Amino acid sequence: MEPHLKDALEIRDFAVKNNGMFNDSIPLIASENIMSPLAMEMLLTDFGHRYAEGLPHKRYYQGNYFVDLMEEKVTDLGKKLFNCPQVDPRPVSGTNANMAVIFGLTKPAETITAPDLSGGGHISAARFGALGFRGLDIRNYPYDNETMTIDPDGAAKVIKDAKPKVALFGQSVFLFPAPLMELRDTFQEVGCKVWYDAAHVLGLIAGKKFQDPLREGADVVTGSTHKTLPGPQHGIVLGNTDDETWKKVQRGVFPGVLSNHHLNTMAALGVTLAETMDFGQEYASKIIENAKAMAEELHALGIRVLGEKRGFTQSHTIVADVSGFGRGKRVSERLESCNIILNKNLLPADNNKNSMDPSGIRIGTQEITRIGFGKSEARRVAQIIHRAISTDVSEEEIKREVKELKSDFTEIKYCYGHHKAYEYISLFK
Ligand code: DSN
Repeated sequence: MEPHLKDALEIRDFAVKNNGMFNDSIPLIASENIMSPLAMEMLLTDFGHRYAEGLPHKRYYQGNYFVDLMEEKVTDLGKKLFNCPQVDPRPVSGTNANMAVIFGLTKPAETITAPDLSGGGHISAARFGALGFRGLDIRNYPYDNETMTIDPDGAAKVIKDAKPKVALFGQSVFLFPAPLMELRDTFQEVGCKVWYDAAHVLGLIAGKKFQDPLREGADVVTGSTHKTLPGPQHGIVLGNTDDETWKKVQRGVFPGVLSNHHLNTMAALGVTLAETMDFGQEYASKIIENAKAMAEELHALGIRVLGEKRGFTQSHTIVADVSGFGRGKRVSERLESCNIILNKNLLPADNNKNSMDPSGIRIGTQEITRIGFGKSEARRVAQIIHRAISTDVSEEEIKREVKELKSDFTEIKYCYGHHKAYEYISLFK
């Protein structure tokens, strides 16, 4: 046997076991999803071995004939699905898309306004993240803990005072739409560009079940493509802006923050966009229905779900204060040991303190919906969570309940063809 085959097979074994672990678990991380069989197939193609710097028909490499056709098709599908004139499907991740916009639309030391981390902002919008890396002067919007969204009057004041080059919206804890409409006059008065990070809600926007930022004043929208949009780990930029601004964004993508983009994940994204045109509206409705049902049940069981005044959520996400059950770290670890996978999360009241043991947890319903869970299963998940964190029932018992609940939901839904969810596909002989 070759000396290092054992090491290689050990890595494969980790992957096989990881598939098995998720097969036996309830996956509730709000930023994850699973791909369709046709999209997954794209990851295994020769596209994954090639270079294609630049834009279709303006490449620095030969051999891009089919890459160009594919990239044009993916771009057109994006324009159609999101009803917008500009799409760049090259960013390799959501943060990479964000960096491209920052690179294209700002210069170091300029001012940007953005959501605060404890108000659900993403790390790329933090001082220690991509905005800070560009050396921007970041001013945060105030957050309203009752309505669980950015306070529109407070944000208007911040924008008028700061006169930013760019105003950024969009969060990683994104329960309710951002107040773009309310701030339209302010954007115009200040003359800033409006950028919306839709990573979490891209599939809900595509399915027409959330606000439509490009119709509400956003110039550019960025997103990762693997959360409520159930595609590959990849990124995208959408635009509804003037040609000059769009050119700057595209130069931000390449040569700004990318040399080569990843062609196999781009092909997988194209398949996902097509599937979203055919199944996305129904899928988005079900994701939100399930989130509301689970939130209501958690609340009824005595877990403090935030956003109560507004019906807990209008997206895939639920956040709950679990400080009465041992705080976020203990609760998320206990649930993990019971095969319920979610993450601890800062809540607004944490004031950015103690991110390793915040008072909250975050739950997303997009992946359980993808495998066919409906409202009654979502409520059942809430009951299992409650029992796991409020009693000392054994992990083995909860794991059995989880397995039983999942046993009727084995297929990936809202896509072309049929495939068993979490099945390991082997090529190695
Ligand atoms: N960090 C991811 C999330 O969980 O929201 C987004 O990149």
